Amino acid sequence: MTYIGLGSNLDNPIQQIRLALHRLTELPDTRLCCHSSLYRSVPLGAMDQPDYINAVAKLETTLSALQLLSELQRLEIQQGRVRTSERWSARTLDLDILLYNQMDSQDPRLTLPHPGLYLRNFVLYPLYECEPDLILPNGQVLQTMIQKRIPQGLEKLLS
Ligand code: A4P
Ligand code: MG
Repeated sequence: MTYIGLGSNLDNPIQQIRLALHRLTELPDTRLCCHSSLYRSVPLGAMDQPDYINAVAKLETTLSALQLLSELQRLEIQQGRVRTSERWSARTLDLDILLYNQMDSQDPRLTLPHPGLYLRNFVLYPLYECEPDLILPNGQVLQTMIQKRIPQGLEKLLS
């Protein structure tokens, strides 16, 4: 199974995430199995930017990991993403591959699992909503991780 982290903090982020979830259903050779609620989260990194809306989607795909990455980058551009040289800057849409099956990759072009996966509330909580029984590739049980955390800086939105 493949899990995608969605994030937006520009140009009506709620609409951006809803549109991106719809576009994920249109990817070739891919099925959107389910997605989490939307969450509002305080920005990680530069604080002088708007709050983010984050969500996680679960996909089943026969695209390779690199094919999927380029499809996701196409969707980011389609939704007006402008890449700046500044890391973690505000964006209309960010689509990260959190997990691609059990694949492990240290390639900077595609690092798997995503390096932020184990650290970020705005990833772990929506991932847990999608897949409450998930065991992460490092052997950690997602439910146990959630139970030990405080959902600081994170607010689940009512749909
Ligand atoms: N890349 C490597 N691994 C992956 C992967 N697993 N999935 C490469 C997707 N891309 C991956 O990404 C830079 C390069 O990472 C890509 O060319 C790809 O080949 P980018 O999307 O252009 O840049 P970025 O997103 O600004 O950088 P980065 O390091 O990916 O940042 P993150 O981890 O995406 O974090 N705060 C809140 N509350 N919510 C957020 O969603 N997001 C970020 C960005 C910062 N603060 C946030 C949030
Ligand atoms: Mg990114």
